[in-house]
Amino acid sequence: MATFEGRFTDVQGLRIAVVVARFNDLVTGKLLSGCLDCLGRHGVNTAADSEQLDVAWVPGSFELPVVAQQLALSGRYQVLITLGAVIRGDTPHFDVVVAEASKGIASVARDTGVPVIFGVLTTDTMQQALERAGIKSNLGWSYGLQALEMGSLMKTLPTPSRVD
Ligand code: INI
Repeated sequence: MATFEGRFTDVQGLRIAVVVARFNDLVTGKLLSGCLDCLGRHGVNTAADSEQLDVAWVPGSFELPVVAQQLALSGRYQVLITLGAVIRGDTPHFDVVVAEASKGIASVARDTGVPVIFGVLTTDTMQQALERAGIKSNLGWSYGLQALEMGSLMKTLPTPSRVD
């Protein structure tokens, strides 16, 4: 029996891209800070000239999938992180933006084989979003950890021999 598990400090040679939505950047900027703090503390080079980490900004969560897809198809990254904040109270088309972002991000991961962390906060109020982006905890930190775990786990799995 094989047991496959990712580690959190298996960062040698790992290249990560973070795609961040500018919409609600009061929230997404804090998610990004938390995420980079987590990655840096686990050994990822987060310096401005880092070869290991890139950050791409998109207008809103709706645009996360297309940019994640291009980055995944580049072959440069072993794992991607998407960050966004969709707030129901301020968004009549909340359900549309959330559905497209979540379905799109899931498709990118499945279609490319590159894991994509779903770091899109979906809350009823700005207060709830801020609480998850630093006032109480910062989920950006968790998304960083999940990316490290997935990047490591994928290396340990058997290589696909066929693609349907
Ligand atoms: N994008 C978000 O990331 N969060 C939101 O709450 C939001 N609202 O409120 O509409 C939002 N809209 C923009 C959308 O993601 C696209 O950028 C836009 O529709 C252009 O395609």
